[in-house]
Amino acid sequence: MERISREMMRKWLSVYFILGSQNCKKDPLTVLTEAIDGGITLFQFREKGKNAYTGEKKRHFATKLQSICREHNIPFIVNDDVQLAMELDADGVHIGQEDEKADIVRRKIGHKILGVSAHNLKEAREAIAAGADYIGVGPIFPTSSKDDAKEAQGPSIIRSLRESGIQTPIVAIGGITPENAKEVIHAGADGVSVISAIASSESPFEAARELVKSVKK
Ligand code: 3NM
Repeated sequence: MERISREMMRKWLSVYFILGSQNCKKDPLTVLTEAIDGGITLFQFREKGKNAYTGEKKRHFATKLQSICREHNIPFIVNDDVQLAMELDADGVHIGQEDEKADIVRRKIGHKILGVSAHNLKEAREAIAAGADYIGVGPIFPTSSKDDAKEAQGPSIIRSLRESGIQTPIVAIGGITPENAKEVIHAGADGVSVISAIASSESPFEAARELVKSVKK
């Protein structure tokens, strides 16, 4: 396997769904299946926060979500847990600034996809130098899905990264909905990453479909 091309990465970032057991009102496997049917392009397993599964329960849950993704050819990314990603032969890993350093993770995962959260130009440049295939920038809008989220920066943070010459694929995150998704795409993001817009929707299928429509340029 080679490193993913920028072109392919951009495509996969368009509607990037993130989920853990703690985010769902309905059965998470049904939520993921509906979201895939609605058109999501990438999936991240993020088992974090209060009541999150750990150990064998986490691993078992991850394998179920991964097999749904495999059935539908949706790449499966693991948040934070490099060991789990390697054990499951996931398609990639996403790490934050508080996690293991990006260059070390890059060495461990070979050519798998590496996503890194960045909140400013310095962090974005460091992530790219360390081998990130994409950067996640947020929170764009206020979010209640992440306990330690920073202050919302608005879509202008994306515009400013692009104006500073960042050409690496960017996915925007935090408080994104079908209503505001277009704004972040116009600011220069390649895609939107969401938890609640899909996971808390009465219809994850419809929510995903609406997001797919909104990100079309
Ligand atoms: N990371 P929702 S915001 C997982 O700013 C995550 O890096 C963020 O959830 C960051 O779509 C966030 O429900 C939560 O707002 C996104």
